Amino acid sequence: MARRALITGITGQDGSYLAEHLLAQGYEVWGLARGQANPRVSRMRKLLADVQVVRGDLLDQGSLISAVERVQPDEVYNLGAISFVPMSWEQAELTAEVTGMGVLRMLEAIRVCSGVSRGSNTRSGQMRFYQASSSEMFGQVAETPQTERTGFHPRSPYGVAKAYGHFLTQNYRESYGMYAVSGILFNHESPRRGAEFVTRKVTLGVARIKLGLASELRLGNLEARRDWGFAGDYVRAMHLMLQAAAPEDYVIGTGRMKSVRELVEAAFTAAGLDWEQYVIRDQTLHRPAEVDLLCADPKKARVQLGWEPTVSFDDLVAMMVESDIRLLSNGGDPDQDSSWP
Ligand code: NAP
Ligand code: F7E
Repeated sequence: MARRALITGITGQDGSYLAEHLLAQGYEVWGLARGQANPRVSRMRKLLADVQVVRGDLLDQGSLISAVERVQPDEVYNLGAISFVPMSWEQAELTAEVTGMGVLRMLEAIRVCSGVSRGSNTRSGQMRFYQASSSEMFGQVAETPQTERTGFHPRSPYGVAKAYGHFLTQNYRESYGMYAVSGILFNHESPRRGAEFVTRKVTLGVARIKLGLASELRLGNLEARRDWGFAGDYVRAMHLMLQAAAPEDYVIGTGRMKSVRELVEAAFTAAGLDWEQYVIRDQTLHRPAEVDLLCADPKKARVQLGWEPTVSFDDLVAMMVESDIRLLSNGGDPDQDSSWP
């Protein structure tokens, strides 16, 4: 019988790549989708016709228990979150509820449906749980590069909420013997990345300028440095983590750092443009507290899981620029479009 996976965050960037990967591995894939008329669900259905949808919301404990009861998954991937860091200052409480407390609700749904009582510490065995932890937990970094043992100093309500979910996942593993792991993933991007994140904002901006649809691009802090990889590579790591003999947490990244300025240069160069003629520095886009640099040491994942990234920074940027030029040339609207490359 096919193994069954339940993915929260199915309408997001990672949900789509993970679903494709699991379907290719022969899984029966279920996606948790919220809202009564969510346009992102129809976009997802067009791209991923073989994914089955179950309704639920990370804010609603009962809906998660019903979803787990109905699907009876072998593996649960909790990717659902408010994931845009600036929004976490604007809606800090909602971020805590979805990105933080949502992890508790999902773990509780699995615990209850697996029949693990609070008094027992026997291995609950059946359902395996993946939590989408984030390099944002490192925040103001204690050391570089960051490993599984580096301490946390989150710099946003988002980072704080992720740290809660991370520790809670460890705690359920230790308290109930659950197979529950966290992937501490560094920034990963793709042509399906949300338009609010800096890589996609830049590649869409380049495409608009190239096609004569815009004449400038406003950006915030150009000096921040990130470890950017390709989302398609990172979802392979999520799956590998749940196949390991023992549940452990892993750092996933490329080990290479680039600044936003270098990202901008690479994207404009890929389209044959000089960035300095178009980019405007906008102080209002700076964050109340910035994460200056993030750089992964993915050695544990390489050695224990055999995981390696396959797409370089330059190839990733070129892929996104080409995709956005193609999308806009065909009249697509990335803000509300149903087309997904
Ligand atoms: P994304 O594109 O922003 O997708 C977020 C998903 O969360 C969407 O499917 C959204 O569904 C869902 N969601 C939001 N509120 C929800 C709720 N109340 N109940 C259920 N689902 C809800 O994020 P992503 O880039 O794919 O990232 C996936 C996960 O990895 C997130 O947890 C993110 O924080 C984490 N992460 C991402 C990165 C990265 O670089 N991409 C790095 C580290 C960790 P709707 O369509 O209904 O809004
Ligand atoms: O910002 C700077 C900004 O919004 C990257 C999420 O997936 O990865 C992501 O979080 C950097 C920051 O991603 C603009 O100040 C400059 O230093 O693309 P971003 P993020 O905040 O790193 C982590 C790992 C996650 O877990 C998150 O869910 O770019 N920057 N100018 C800008 N950023 C944006 N968005 N827009 C600008 O105009």
